[in-house]
Amino acid sequence: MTFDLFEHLEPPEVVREELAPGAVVLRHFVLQHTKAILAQVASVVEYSPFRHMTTPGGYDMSVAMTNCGDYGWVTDRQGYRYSRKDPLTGKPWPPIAPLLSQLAIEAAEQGGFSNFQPNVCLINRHAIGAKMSLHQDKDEKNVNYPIVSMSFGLPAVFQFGGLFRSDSVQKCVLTQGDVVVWGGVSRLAYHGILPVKAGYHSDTQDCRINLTFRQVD
Ligand code: MD3
Ligand code: FE
Repeated sequence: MTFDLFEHLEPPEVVREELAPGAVVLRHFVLQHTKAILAQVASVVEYSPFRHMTTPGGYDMSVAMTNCGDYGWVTDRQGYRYSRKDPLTGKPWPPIAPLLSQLAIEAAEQGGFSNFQPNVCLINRHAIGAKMSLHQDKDEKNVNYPIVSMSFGLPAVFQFGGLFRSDSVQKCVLTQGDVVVWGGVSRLAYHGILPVKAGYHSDTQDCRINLTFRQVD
């Protein structure tokens, strides 16, 4: 008899929520793959560890980051950019595991984007209290490609506004297994994460893990 009450059940039904034009939440989309995905994250982190990058303004980010793929998103005093090499190791980033790219491509298709070939996966680790201020993702040359995000571990309140920082924001809780596809006019929307509340999750302990898949070329 197992004490894991869920593992033997059918995969949970995917619940689709339209957040805004071009932005769709696919609840539970990767839930059944959680352990496999977190194992891939652990193997990336062995090669390219999590680190707190410095913003161009000189602040250390509260979110720790690493990447896999052909490029990785980095920031330091020189600015934000995509880099072929991990500045910490001096080596290329590890590859994106096929399971991860397959799931990101399937999610993008569900969101109405059939042309997505992600070549970057930015991995964020939010410890308790870590946050991400309102920002736009605009370091990618071609914003016609969507961004696909996957959340695991502790829940977080995600804020999602419009094309101007001053636009009002909607709040939305992202929990383990949730995927969001951000495309169309939502691709350049301001967004952020409120400080992660103290808690414990059996798969990630004391943190939230977020993967964002991007196409940069
Ligand atoms: C909306 N990450 O890495 S995921 C980021 O939870 C980032 O770690 C947050 O914002 C996190 O840049 C939010 C949801 C998300 C990701 C990318 C977006 C929302 C987005 C791009 C455009 C619009
Ligand atoms: Fe972002």
